Amino acid sequence: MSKKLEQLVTTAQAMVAPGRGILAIDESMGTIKKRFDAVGIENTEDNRLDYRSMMLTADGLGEHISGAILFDETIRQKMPDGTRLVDAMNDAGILPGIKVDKGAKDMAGFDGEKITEGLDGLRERLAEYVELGAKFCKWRAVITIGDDIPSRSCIDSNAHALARYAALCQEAGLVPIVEPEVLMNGTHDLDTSFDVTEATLKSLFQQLYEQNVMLEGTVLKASMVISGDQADNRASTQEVAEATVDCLLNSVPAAVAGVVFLSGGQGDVEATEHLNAMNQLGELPWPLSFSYGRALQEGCLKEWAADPKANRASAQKILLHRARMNGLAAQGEWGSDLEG
Ligand code: 5MM
Repeated sequence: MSKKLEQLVTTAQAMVAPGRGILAIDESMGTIKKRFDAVGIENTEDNRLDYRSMMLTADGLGEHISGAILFDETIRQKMPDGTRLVDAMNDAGILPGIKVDKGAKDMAGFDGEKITEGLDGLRERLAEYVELGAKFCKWRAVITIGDDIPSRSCIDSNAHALARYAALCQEAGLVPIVEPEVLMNGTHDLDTSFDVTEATLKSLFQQLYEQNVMLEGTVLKASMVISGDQADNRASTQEVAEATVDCLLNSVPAAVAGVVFLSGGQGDVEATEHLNAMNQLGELPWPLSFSYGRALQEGCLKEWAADPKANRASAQKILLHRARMNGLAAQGEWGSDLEG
């Protein structure tokens, strides 16, 4: 194996090391505005820096957080004392990652479906991110469940784009996180979520194979197999855990370095509980960990927003707690009594 491929494998394994997971703080401008609006914070560059640097400099975060996914603005930012955020992350043992997709856009000819854009000029952008210190990347595809959707075209087009992105990342020496998110919004049941997730993952791994992507140097960011958020009789924790693991075993090759989950709108403790239940099911071919956005940030954001200066330390404490809870869940060692 070449030095470059070896390095990819080493990085991918570090991202999913036992008891560690990934902090997703790569909200695009529209998404961070929504999050800030909800807690009464103005969406300015200074506030985004203050909030995100507060999280990344929480003392001891690296114990349970192996890496953080940044937005383009964040990877270039410096803190008021002149330290680059990326340098602070390296000092804390947190790998810098970067979101490189340009967002999910309406898919022409397919009402209600999305296709993720961002391949044009990607090789050049990746070269710059390497210079800026990135070690891994993320690209998110969005698959919506509804009447007569998703279509085969939507699933396959997104899988194709994910695979082309992943090949370019590995060429640049960056580990690709491939994230085909099956949205949990809707009234669908667990079986529908299972079928759509299975079809999406099978298409993704077929495309990754066709584009010569090395799976040992790839991390899958998956959505859990879960009832729609508006469904009647939503499936239990155990049912979600079993269905998700069955679905992954059916569709994800053992060579993949690891699987990390997105939270997708689940409550913070709910996301921890699901991950823990999966890791209690026994030996699996890959580590199962977390790459939550909302489920890691929710409490921390609320606390910080109430008084960004005075609550900095208490907000960090909330984030550290959630990171630790999820680190335990990634090993099947979490219990509700630890929530406090
Ligand atoms: C943090 O949010 C990420 C960026 O979203 P947008 O491009 O829509 O602004 C998102 O991709 C996130 O990494 C994943 O969805 C996981 O976050 P959740 O909140 O679902 O755990």
